[in-house]
Amino acid sequence: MAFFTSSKDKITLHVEGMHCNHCAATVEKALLTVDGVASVKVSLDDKTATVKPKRGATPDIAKLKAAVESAGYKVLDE
Ligand SMILES: [Cu+2]
Repeated sequence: MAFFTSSKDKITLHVEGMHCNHCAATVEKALLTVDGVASVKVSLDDKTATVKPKRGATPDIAKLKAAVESAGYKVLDE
């Protein structure tokens, strides 16, 4: 199960169902509510949301996924 890729300084989620900038903004806003998230960058073309953790923080992947899903989008298993 790999619905995200992560490295030391970023976590990339694969998000399905985003069609426009409004969707991207909704996903971004949802992810920003998760503890430890410093910033979010959404790419409509790549269908990804890349999360930058706050310094020293490790956002909970399950919470990131839940935030996207509660905003009405799907996080894809790849
Ligand atoms: Cu949209």
